[in-house]
Order: sequence, then C-alpha cells, then structure tokens
Amino acid sequence: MRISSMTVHPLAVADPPLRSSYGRHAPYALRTLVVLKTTDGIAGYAEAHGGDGPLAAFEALKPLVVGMDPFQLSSLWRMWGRPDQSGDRSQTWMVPGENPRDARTRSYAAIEAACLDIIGKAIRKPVCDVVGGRAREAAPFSAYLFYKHGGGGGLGGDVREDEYGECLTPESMVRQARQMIARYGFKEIKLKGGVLDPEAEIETVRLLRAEFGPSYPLRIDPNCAWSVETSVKVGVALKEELSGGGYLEDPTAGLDGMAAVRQRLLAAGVDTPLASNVAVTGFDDLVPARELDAVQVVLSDPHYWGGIRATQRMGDVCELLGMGVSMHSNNHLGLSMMIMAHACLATPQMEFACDTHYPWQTEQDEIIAGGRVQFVGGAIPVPAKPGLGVEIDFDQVARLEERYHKLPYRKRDDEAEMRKHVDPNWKRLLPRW
Ligand code: GKR
Ligand code: MG
Repeated sequence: MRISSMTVHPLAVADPPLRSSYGRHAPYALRTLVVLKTTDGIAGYAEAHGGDGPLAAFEALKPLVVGMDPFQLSSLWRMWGRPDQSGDRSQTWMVPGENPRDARTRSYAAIEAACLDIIGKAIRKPVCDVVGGRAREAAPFSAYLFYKHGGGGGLGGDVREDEYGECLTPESMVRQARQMIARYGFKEIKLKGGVLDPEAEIETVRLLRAEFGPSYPLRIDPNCAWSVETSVKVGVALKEELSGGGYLEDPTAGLDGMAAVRQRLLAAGVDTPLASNVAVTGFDDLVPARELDAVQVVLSDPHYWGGIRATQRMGDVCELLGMGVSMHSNNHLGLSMMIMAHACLATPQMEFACDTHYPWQTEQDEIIAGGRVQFVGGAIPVPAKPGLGVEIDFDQVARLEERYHKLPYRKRDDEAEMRKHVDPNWKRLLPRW
C-alpha cells in the first residue's frame, strides 16, 4: 500500500472573543484538514494548525509523502519530523503552533495521524490499539474556562449565538463553569488566567472551589502574565484550592523564572506543582526543566510535540524524570479532538484530564460526518470505528474553506483584536502584573 495523493484544506472556524494574556480571539480560528489517499482506496485524515505558514509546510512535505508506505513512519520522522533543538525553544512570545523550531514536527505530526488512521482502517483497529494498546477505556478532558466578551464569533451574516455570554467577573465565571460541566460532564477545571487583576483571578478560583468542592481539581494558567513575585503571591493564596490534583500553569516566563517561583513556594510550604506548555515545548527542554525543578507537570500536545507516538515517548521520558503529564490545547474541531483522545488513550502517564477548546466551537462548523464528537462523563471513550474513528463531511469542509478564502487574515493575531475592540494601545506585556 502506498500514499497516492495528499490534499490540504484550509478552514475558518467561528470562535468567540475569548481572552488570555495573548489578547482576544479573532472571530474565526484557522485550522487545516489533511487528506491522504492510498492505492488501496483507504482515506486517512488529520487536523492541524491553520494559516498560510502550515499550508506552505504541507506543500513542502508533499513530495516525501506521496508514494510513501504509510507504515514507514519512523523513516519519515528521521527525514522530516525531528525538531530543531538549537537555542531557546520557549513559546513565551509565540502562540503554540507558530514556533519555527517545530514547524516540520507539526507537519510531520499531521501526516503521522493520517497514516495511523489509514493503518487502523486497514487492520480494523482503533489508533490507540495500533500504537501499542489503550491505557484506559476513555480519555478524560477538563472544563476549559475563559474570561470572554459577549458574542459567539463569526462575522457579518455569519455572526453566532453566544451560549455563555460575557464573562469578565469571578461570579460570571462560576456560571460559565456550571453551564459547561452540566453539558459535558467534565470532572476537572482549567481556568485561563492572565486577563483580570490577579486578585480577581484568585477570587475566581476560590469561588470555583466553593461551588464544586475539592473533588474537582483546579488549575489556572495566565500564560506568563505574572512576575515571580506575583506568581508566588497567587501560589500561596491558592495553596488549598490548587491542591489535590490541580496545578499552577506557566505563571511566569522561562525556566529560570519558573524555578524561582518553585523554590519560593516550597520555602513557603506550598508544593503545588508547576505545569508548562510555554517554557517546555519539546524533548530537549525536559532535562533542564527537571534539573532546575522548574516544571513538575509537562503539557504534551500531539500537534506540535510530533504526533501520537511522540506523546507516548514523551510520557516515558517524563516518567523516568519523575514529571507528570497533561495535555495542551488550542482551538480545534472534532478531528483534532480524536487525535488528542487517542494520544491520551495510548499514553499511560497522562494522569491529568487533558485540555480542550472543543466546547468553544459548535455543530455548525463541525467537519466530522454525523456531527460533533460526544463526551461521556467528560471523557471520550475508545471509538467503535477503526482508525481515528471518524469520517469527514466534505460539504462542510467546502463551506469552511470558502470562508477561509474570504478572510482578511491568515494568522492568529490576538493583539490586533484587542486593539480593535478593547484598547487601541494594547500591547502584550510580560509580566503585566
Ligand atoms: O486559546 O487563548 C488561548 C490559549 O491561551 C491558548 O492559546 C494557549 O496555547 O491553551 C493554551 C495554553 O494552555 O497555554
Ligand atoms: Mg498553558
């Protein structure tokens, strides 16, 4: 069996005005659908980051993919997938998905996912079993809460309903959490911070704890918006609330900053784990992060760590180093949802419920045939169908692709959205507090 064709579809997906230290989400998030077909008539699919950068990377990779045997993934990894390990790999000033050092790793990851989909369909097994077997029967995800402006995303005649409404206070965040948990059944909570004054974010976490109790582990992630001083203050204030399976994610920038926060928290009697997807973005960061004791939980992401198999290797290395494993997310559709679910299902060390932006997208933009991926008690069970477990609705793909071509932007720019809608002089300041 050989790959006979590779097609790439850019997609624009409506997205509400979510806030983070990066700024404000634009009315559409960008994604890419990759379709591989084989000489045996099997199609394999993957979803990847969007925009002109990823499209160009896929075009460059095409000559290696068309004609390859989809089972020979290791040689493609060696030719193309390995990340550039030179210099600083941190994502302090970049949104995940734009780090030039893993540009090739990201395009490799999508080809690997599509090949695993093909292999699974060929041998009639789910991807998690193709890569060594399931570590669990369902992949748990967390309720990923965002401060946000009113509106459900989209533009002009395509403006969307807003299920959650404006949410820029501690009280409205509790309402958002209640709604999301009632709908999806999540059992862990992640709060995107770095938006309001730290005192208001502390209050938000306290209200969430009061509402849901200690059986719902809590994490907060301000994407480096705080100084070491502020991070320690927040860590001390939330000692109780972030205990019992929670963590403090990327409070401040850089491994040295994270290590300083850790030391000072330990000295204050707070051993809340620090987690990261900003200071630690690849394999070469793991040993320094461990040596400095800067990060105790590493957020994987099959999209930029190099695929589902790289997530498993990362889980093994973290276990060896005594570090925990969780999963990062950016906006995505149901196909990425399944890639993330299989990565979690097949990685025994994934002990924390994974992040997902999926609740922020709607049925109206889903490209999965038959509609959205369904959560059962906040988790995605091993699918009954082989491969990734889903097929694609190409009428929907055509709609989202047409929308992409009409958009005036080709890259995520949350700072520009802030300047347009909130403050004409807004700049991303790190630390802001
Ligand atoms: O969607 O605004 C966002 C998030 O801030 C996202 O870009 C981050 O990459 O979810 C992410 C994180 O955990 O850092
Ligand atoms: Mg994060």
